[in-house]
Amino acid sequence: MSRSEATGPEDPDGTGIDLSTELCGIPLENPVLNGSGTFDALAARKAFGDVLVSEFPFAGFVSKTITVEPRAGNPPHRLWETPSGMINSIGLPNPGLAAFCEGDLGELSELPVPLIVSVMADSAEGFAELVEAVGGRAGVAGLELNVSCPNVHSGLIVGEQPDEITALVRTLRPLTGLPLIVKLTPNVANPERVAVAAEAAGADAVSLVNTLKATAIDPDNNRAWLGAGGGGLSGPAIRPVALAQVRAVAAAVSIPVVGMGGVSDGESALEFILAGARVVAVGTENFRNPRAGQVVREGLPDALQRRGFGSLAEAQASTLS
Ligand code: RRO
Repeated sequence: MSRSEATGPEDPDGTGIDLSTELCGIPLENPVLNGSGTFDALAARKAFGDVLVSEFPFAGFVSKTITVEPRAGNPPHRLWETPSGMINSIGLPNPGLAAFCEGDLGELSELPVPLIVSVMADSAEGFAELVEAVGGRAGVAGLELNVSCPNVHSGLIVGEQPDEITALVRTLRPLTGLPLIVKLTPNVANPERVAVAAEAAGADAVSLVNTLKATAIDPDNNRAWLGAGGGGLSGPAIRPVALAQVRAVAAAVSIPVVGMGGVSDGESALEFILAGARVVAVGTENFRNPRAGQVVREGLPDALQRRGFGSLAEAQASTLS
């Protein structure tokens, strides 16, 4: 009998440390998700084979954000590497709602982990169309409302304004029984005010942080490097900012928090849990290593033990002073 058979599904790595948890009623074998748009599960399967699916790096999968109409995304350049991070100006390329439902959604819903679909629109009507269409599909466990992309210049600043979030979530709440997770922007002075508004309007969870507004100057001319002029900074460079925002938000709401912003190993994942996140998401690190989620999960037991925790639940229940 292998060690994992002996210790059961709560302890697949046989470490004696239970990492199992849940998010808004979605059972998770461990607290490690991916950040939306940072891991293309279908492309990864083509590139690395079925083993990447059978040994899926995450306990739940969050899709790339989908919009009602197809989008081509921003002009190049779209990426810029920074010390300990990167700026992206991807611009939300996606096949649009109809093509997503006819194509990728079927394959994504067959992944061995719960599927959360990320959606974004520039109006409440657009969000409603997405929530009704995707929320009605089999195999979807939850919906993430992306109100925080820094790279789409629609004039919509819903994620920056508590009143706008209240109106949006109140409109969407009756349209689905699935958990609604509101993805928050770090580009505000008080993200906790937006989180409190989301909770009061019926959101089941909040996730943060999306990327920090940033830019880079082309080394060979006097222009901006990114085709769209600017983008969003992510990676370990933003971790202290993300931790502070997660901590402030977790202290202000009762709904669970998905923490992200430079999670790259078990220790940094645990930092987010200790700041108040229920689960974490790995983003930028996936571009360096498609198995980053697995690395984070495998590092968590040691990180927990080093800080004196016997399980993930113990760390989730502890509060920072
Ligand atoms: O596609 C993007 O440019 C993008 C999105 Br939708 C997002 O939510 N955050 C980000 O940094 N980039």
